[in-house]
Amino acid sequence: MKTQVSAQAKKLLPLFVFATFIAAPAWAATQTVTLAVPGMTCAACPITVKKAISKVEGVSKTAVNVDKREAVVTFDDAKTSAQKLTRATEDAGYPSTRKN
Ligand SMILES: [Cu+2]
Repeated sequence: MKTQVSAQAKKLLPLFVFATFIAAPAWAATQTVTLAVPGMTCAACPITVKKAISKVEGVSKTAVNVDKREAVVTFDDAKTSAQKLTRATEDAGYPSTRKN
């Protein structure tokens, strides 16, 4: 009986994770901000910037555009803030400012 339950739970887990992911914006206060990162000048810069931002706890998505010199970051505002994101890029050598 026990093994049956756990097998069923295993089956349901991906569905649960998926449902949580879909439902997340409703309760987790997910925010998306655009950061201006003027210091990005070559193709390698966005890799560094993306890595620095992705390391911040609560960040779920990072898209860096070197041509626009900006980073669009999606994060859980219960875990981090735009200020922490700009600090993270600055610590990596790329000072940034919030655009929106
Ligand atoms: Cu570069």
